[in-house]
Amino acid sequence: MFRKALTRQPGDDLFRGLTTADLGAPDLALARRQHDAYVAALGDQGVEVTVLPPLAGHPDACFVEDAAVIVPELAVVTRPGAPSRRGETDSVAAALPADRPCERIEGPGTLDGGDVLVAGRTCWIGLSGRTNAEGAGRLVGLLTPLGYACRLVPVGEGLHLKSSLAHLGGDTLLATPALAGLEAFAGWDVVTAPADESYACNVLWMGGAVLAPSGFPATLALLRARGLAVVELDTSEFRKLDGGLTCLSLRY
Ligand code: CIR
Repeated sequence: MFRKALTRQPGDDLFRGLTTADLGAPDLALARRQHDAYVAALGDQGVEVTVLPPLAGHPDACFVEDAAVIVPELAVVTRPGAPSRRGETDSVAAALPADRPCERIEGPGTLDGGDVLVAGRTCWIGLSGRTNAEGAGRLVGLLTPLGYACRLVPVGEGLHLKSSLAHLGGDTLLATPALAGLEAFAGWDVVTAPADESYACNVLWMGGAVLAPSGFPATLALLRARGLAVVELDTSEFRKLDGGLTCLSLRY
């Protein structure tokens, strides 16, 4: 379980962030309150949270998850698929834990942290509009020698793999119906969310409790039926930018 997390406050230019959602512009004051509540919820779970200040000129920089991948043995600074986000990585690299080696994804590879889910010694890497085969291959090359079994997953819908997939501890995953039956998840116990609640698949398992977006009662009921204590958080303003709970932190 992770004990520390890195986050970044939303900046004044949040409304300029990339989006495919048709949900209107984010309300900055509300986004800041939601971000504060997120940081507080992590703290309530015993996580030590570092909160970085906004990064001027980078409206998506609060989605700090995309700038790095961290496993106990290694940190990897990504090369985000969206060119407008590549300027975020140096600042995140400077804040990464210094107790492990650090590698980088190099061009022409691209990889967003939102496309990487690590559960135990298994790592799924989504091939998406943001993560290409070269970027995924570089991460496979870094993680395989460390003992991780890496599996590539085509991301058919949603921005990132983790828009549709989460780890719930042990051998349990939460996934959309589109992902649930894929060979990449064979042997795993996949809780399948209803198709109209796909956004709720982006949850953050805390080793007992799970942080989940509010407004998705069927999925939250599935989580509670698994004995998980659900902490609901409103992420409405980040959803307007295709973001969710995991996007807002890097955990280690
Ligand atoms: C983007 O399009 O890059 C941001 N507006 C949202 C990034 C969300 N990040 C994530 O799911 N890990």
